[in-house]
Amino acid sequence: SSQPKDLRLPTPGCYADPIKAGIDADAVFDGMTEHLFFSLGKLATTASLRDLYMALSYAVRDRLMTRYLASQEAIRAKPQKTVAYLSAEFLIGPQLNNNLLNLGITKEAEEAVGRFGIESLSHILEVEEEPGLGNGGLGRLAACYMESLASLQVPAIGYGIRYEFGIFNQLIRDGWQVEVTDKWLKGGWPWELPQPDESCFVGFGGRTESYVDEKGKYRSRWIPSEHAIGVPHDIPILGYRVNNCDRLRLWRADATESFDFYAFNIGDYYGAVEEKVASETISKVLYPNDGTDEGRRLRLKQQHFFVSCSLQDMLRSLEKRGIEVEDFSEHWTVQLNDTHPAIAVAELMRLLIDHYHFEWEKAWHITTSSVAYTNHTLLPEALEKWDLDLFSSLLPRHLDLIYEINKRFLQQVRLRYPGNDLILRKLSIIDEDGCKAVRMAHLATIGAHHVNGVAALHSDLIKRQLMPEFAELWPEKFTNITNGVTPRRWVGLANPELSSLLDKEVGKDWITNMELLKKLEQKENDSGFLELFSKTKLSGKRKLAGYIHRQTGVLVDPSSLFDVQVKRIHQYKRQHLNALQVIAQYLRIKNGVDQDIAPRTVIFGGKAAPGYFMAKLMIRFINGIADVVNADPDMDGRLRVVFLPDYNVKLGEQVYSATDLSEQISTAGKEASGTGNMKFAMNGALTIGTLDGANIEIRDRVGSENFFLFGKTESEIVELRENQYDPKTYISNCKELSEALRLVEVGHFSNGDSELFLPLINSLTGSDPFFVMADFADYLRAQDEVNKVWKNPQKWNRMALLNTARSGFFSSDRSIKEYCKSIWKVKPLDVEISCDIN
Ligand code: B1N
Repeated sequence: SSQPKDLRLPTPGCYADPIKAGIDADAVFDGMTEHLFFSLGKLATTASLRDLYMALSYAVRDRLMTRYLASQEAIRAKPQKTVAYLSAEFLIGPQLNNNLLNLGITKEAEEAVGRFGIESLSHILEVEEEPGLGNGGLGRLAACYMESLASLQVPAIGYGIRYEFGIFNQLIRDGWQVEVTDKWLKGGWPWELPQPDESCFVGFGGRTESYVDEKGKYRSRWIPSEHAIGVPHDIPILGYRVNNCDRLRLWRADATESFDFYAFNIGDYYGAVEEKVASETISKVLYPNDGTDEGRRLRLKQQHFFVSCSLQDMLRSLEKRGIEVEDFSEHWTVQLNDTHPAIAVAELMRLLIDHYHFEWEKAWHITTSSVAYTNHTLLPEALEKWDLDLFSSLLPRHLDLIYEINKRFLQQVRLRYPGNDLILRKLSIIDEDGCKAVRMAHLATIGAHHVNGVAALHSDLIKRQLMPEFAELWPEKFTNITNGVTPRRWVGLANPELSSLLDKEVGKDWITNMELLKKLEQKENDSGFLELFSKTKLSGKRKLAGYIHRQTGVLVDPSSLFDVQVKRIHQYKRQHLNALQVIAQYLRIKNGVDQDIAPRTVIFGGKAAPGYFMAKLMIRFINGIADVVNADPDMDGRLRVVFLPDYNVKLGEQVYSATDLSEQISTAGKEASGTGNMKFAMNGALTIGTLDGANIEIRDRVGSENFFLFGKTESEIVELRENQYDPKTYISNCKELSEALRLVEVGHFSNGDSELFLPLINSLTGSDPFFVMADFADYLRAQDEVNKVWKNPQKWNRMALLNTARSGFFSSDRSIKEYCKSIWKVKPLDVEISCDIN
């Protein structure tokens, strides 16, 4: 017949495994052969590694399509609530290996590529370009959540932006970070499906006007002065060994063509093209600021662009299925990943009132029963505020609606707190202090039915410090959902050797039910098993050592303690605390003080925001230390320092399985949750950390005896700040600290240049905003404890095993189940495919 192969009528009773039905090595090989020829125009005999990567990706994508379509069909046939996860960032990482794992055809693919003369699948996986459509934890969390949603069979769409350029690539030149444009789309990216027939129009600028409708009713409408078109690009997100395949729908901004004819006709060719260029810049580039808000016009444009497209898409899908828009909240639950998509509250109101002609109360009811908001940070510099002039010039109709939302809300507050003007000023969506601005966290909180933080301490601080008045007004609205990470990528793919050991020991189901790892506790005193466990770690370390040598030229010893801090570079994350500790160890070795020091390799990785001078200087500082330490023969076999350039998801997969010691050393109260901390613990790294974010919960679960705790608590930090904290007293009380600082000051790590690191030193010895000096001595004490335990491998391995055994709670499957039950009220949906469709 002329039907596509995958849609042939089923022949009954065929395959034993309904999921990988029919996908054997032959099928993968045939698929690759066809795609090489028909899609890529290549002969197998001359195909490059990249050609083979593309061919395999297309062949695998073909197998996803049946599941992708069947999942959309299932929801059509049996309507139920779908999660719409709105996020400005999705840091999804490489797709091929994850799809092979979730389909269950890794072995088959390995065999198929073997027939093309490729001795290891890993050579093909290395070719994949990773889409860096996120900065760090927030974007990666969105990706883990999409994978868990699909694996838990929950209908979901992730909505975001298809940035043409993701997070910059990082080079290190003379110790400094250099940013290079990330051209991830250049060779064609095989995992997306453009859907131009589902494009949306989005307006910007212009004015609001009143008019009388056909029924004689006064209405408002927005007359934008510009438009852009959003073209959806769908990325299939397959669940683990299920047929459910959810979607990540990313919008690309295209120019409209309607308006440029006039300019073109009068000869203003450049004017006409300019408008096209302006609308296409909307999805051009990801803002590379993790946790600092720049308040730039283009950023607000990006936010409104993807939010408007996404809401229009949700409304249109109801209409297509013949569902009343009135019933929106029974079919969609809209999660705001931080305030970046918070304009959704106003945009949904606008669409419901101006386009669907709902009354205010009805529209507000629909909005507030659909929207929920996750807060990811307390840092004041990250809380989004839009200057009123900028906001009104870009979104005049939304500002009208926000004023009305605010008016009604403040009236509610007045009734609750009569005559209390201070509380009105504090709660208002409009910040009236200084330059007037729209507070997006207030808009999100007022428009949402739930507000959640991302770890227990963080959620508590939202209520106590960030929004105490809101929490008093609506205590039931505020809740906690501790973050999680997907064990498929972060153990299954990142640590294949540990995974097969776990398969043998507790059975294969641990990967979807991490609590099963508790069974490993029985092995805590089994030295034979501990040996096997530590061998998986050693093998990860050998691979990473090879990578480090190839990338940086530094030779590191896989049997040394791998001490790792990988995350965005930030003062609050305190990479400089770690660096100063390294200097103290260096001095001990130099001075012959502690000859008993355990050999260590201290590894750093992470990007700094391009405009964040202190963070960039911290990178330069680490590299300065690395140069001196690694060139000194006295350090041979004792201490190595490495800065791994261009830390990203792919590199993360190499690092987590190769780490002995995980550095989670942020100032207490500053790191909302952290998620790297979870990835390390699952892979059997021990944590040295403060009582911050999810560290607290990790320690509670793995046991305080299996965690190296140090530092001031959140309340002690508050107390220090309130009592005129002076870092100098801590410096003079700690000889090793003052000597380390002195060595930096005299230019020991900057070829005698005593100016280079002065801003860093001045910050630490001056105001020390992140209490590095206050925590240093205790950090050093904890590091000595690490040394002591490392020298007892049996003890170390037992502690490491217990970390893996007890970190099941930090699976994103657990987080997603909590969201489903307490916030979204959504249920799984079974997706069936006929057995010979593959
Ligand atoms: O979100 C992660 C948390 O685990 C981290 O602790 C937290 O720092 C991170 C503005 C952010 N909070 N805020 C951001 C990112 C980009 C941007 O433009 C803020 N990222 C976090 C997941 O919950």
